[in-house]
Amino acid sequence: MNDLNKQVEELSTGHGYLVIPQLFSAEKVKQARDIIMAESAEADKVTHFQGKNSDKLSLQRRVWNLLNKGDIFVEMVQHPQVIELVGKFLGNEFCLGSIAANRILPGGPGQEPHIDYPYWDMHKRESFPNNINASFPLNCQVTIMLDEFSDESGATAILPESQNLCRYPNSEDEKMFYEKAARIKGQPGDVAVFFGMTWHCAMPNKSTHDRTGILIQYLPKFIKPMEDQKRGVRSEVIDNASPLLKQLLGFDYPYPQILEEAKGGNTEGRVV
Ligand SMILES: O=C(O)CCC(=O)C(=O)O
Repeated sequence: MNDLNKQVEELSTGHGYLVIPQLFSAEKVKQARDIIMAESAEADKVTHFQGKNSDKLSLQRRVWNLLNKGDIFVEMVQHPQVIELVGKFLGNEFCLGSIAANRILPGGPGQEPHIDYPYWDMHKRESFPNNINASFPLNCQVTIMLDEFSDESGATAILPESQNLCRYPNSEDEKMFYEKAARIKGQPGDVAVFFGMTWHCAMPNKSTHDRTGILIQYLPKFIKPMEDQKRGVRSEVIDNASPLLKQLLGFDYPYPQILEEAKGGNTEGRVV
């Protein structure tokens, strides 16, 4: 079995995550980090999944829609090694659900265990299809580490193999989660890839430095993206987009359509 197949197996039926070391140079990391620091200088950009310590919310900041914030992010979202792996996991016409930064400042309290979009409201289990399971992934998360992710700085906690539980972690699961979770540790430029149905969260930052990561969400082509790429991404970025970026932004996937108005009928969905 080649490396790519092994990595896909690790995401699907293995631990649910892996780390690829040093995909991005120190120079690229600095370029991205400088922009994120400037964009999150104000304390009002509080993060998603805010944990329980609401008086410290300003110590965890989110910067959304990074494609609009610099060419470096346009480059990062198309890294060939990541694209190849995600394409094998989600099907090679996958799209971009979101690209955002999560900055946990020193003292930031971390998040509660959760699963990611589109699974993230699976606490309303009845709103999801019957028999949903991990054999048919609807998400692949990629974290680009821009600072050291260590036990002390709040490296992401993740419960190995929990993608197979196929449910949203509740407050009664938290004790077991924190006892058994592994930590996704690494250096600036390392990249973590995980299946977003695996239970995980950012942990408290007890270090003296920021812990910033770029969170990229990839989705199969037929899932609505979480950030509205077509309306939210600036026209200059779209006009200069590579064919791959156009695919990621959803321009290649033609549905929904008003099919009775389509000239020549729908040839893609034909019966063969
Ligand atoms: O930043 C992290 O370590 C995890 C972030 C995360 O899981 C999220 O915001 O959904």
